[in-house]
Amino acid sequence: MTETGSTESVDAIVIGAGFSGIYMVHRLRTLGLTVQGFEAGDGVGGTWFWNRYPGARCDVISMEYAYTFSPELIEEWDWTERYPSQPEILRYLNFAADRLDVKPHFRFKTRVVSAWFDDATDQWVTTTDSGAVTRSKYLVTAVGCLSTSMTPDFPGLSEYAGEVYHTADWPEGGVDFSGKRVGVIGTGSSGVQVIPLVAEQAAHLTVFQRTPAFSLACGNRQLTDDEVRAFKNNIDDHKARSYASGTGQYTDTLEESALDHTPEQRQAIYEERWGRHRAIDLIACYPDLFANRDANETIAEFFRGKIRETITDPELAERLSPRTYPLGAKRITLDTNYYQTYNRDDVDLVSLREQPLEMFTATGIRTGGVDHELDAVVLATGFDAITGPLLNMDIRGRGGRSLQDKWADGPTTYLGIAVDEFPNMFMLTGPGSPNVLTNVVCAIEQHVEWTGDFIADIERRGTSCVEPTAEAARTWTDDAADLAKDTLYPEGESWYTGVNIPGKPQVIMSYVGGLDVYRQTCDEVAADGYRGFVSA
Ligand code: N01
Repeated sequence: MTETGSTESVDAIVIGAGFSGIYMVHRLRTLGLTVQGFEAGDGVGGTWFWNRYPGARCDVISMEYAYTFSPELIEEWDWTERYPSQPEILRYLNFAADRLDVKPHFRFKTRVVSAWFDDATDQWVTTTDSGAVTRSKYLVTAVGCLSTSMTPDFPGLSEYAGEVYHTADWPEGGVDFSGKRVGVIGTGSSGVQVIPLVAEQAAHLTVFQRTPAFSLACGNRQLTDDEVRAFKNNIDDHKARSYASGTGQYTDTLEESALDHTPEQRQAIYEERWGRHRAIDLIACYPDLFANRDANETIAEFFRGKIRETITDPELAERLSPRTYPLGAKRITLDTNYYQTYNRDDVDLVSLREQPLEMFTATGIRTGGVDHELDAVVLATGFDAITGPLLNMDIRGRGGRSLQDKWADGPTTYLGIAVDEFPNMFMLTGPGSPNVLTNVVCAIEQHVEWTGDFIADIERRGTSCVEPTAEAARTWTDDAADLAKDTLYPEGESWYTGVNIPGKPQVIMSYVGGLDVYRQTCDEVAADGYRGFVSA
């Protein structure tokens, strides 16, 4: 390993300044450690820094999508909308980062290109795109799960003369589509949010849909002062209920199977829950909705009924109706006026199942032999999720072992936090942890706190290195895969399993056993002297 120029040394490096990076830097500083954070964006926010497309909004209720560890942060911040917009989340994260005074510990507009473990000194050697090299005892990746955008390899894209935007890398100053013919490719969470707003501005919008989404109207509204106050007053209860839930979001799941109720009873229950505008209240309404295909079909058909109620043209309604996968196997999307948008005369839907996307031409997109002339195209095509942001960097452990090689057949981790042969490396919301199957802020707080406690313990013991045993990592990964085997996720053919990236190993990259069970396991591992880890 050659290092040119000056090398700085700190106790810990944290990569990323989103929810997890901000809290991790704070936690490590509280332990008295020196920390250097790196962030590619020009400010804090992580994925919320880049995903600034019109309509970007979180699918978790604002007051629940916030840190709970600090009474000051809870008390001093007031959310204004039930579902927070991207600008409001970014303001919140700036507020939190300022209040915790972590910004001075980050270097912004700086991308980490490699992190190599130096066996001779038991240190990580991290290099950024500016060529700066930093040595550290600990390497913490806080890179997020949905932060590496994915642009499909569309034939002809580079010859297309119009404007091209990706929702996950939106220009800071916004885009003016007035008077333009615009195409949007993709109808996942980003697509269903951007489509209504582009339609309002553009002269004409063509939506290119490969797989229809199950979308829930979010019923967004301003929060009242009383609601905000009541939430703050009950924060301990909120925290306890989140901890006790499998997803970090609690709901009142009924006891009986969906199939034990009559169609009329189910309809009444689904209607009431539709009015709550919260996906978890629907998908976790009965205990077997996501375990039993027949039960799932009852709620899938309820969603399809909502599409038929909204779309005036029955053929169009059918084209927008998901039929090929169970509800929840792809993430349920949350929208404002998504289906209503298709009733506009200046909006067309092209089903890529009927008319496959052949190529981009110089002036638009050709599908099924038909040319669509477009001035601008929005790619709402998603992310190389969970492992993408980690494997984008050249991370090498003991003996120069590369993470890319180690994970060639899929990620192996212990608790989704650590990897054998990669000492003192901790991954926040890494593969094999509950990550995206939760209200991710809850998952992040648990990971930061557990990692922080572990690092405090390592420092107390004067240990130089810890890493999981290969057996602990293998067992954790195999057990997690076994748990996931009988779920419906593979039927969704989505980023949850890596199917959206050509050549990516197809595995469920999240621990499906629930955040409550996971938290308990992590606590037991810690109480048992960090069982599964070895020290040097
Ligand atoms: O990405 P996606 P996303 N040709 O992968 C289509 C979070 N998020 O950015 O389904 C044609 O879900 C693809 O089609 P198909 C949230 O967790 C949250 O929308 O693969 N089409 C799909 O329609 C979410 O789940 C929020 O057949 C192609 C779309 O592009 C995650 O991020 C907001 C294609 C991609 O959908 C990802 O959401 C935004 C191709 N070659 C994001 N390749 C909120 O909190 C892909 N597609 C609300």
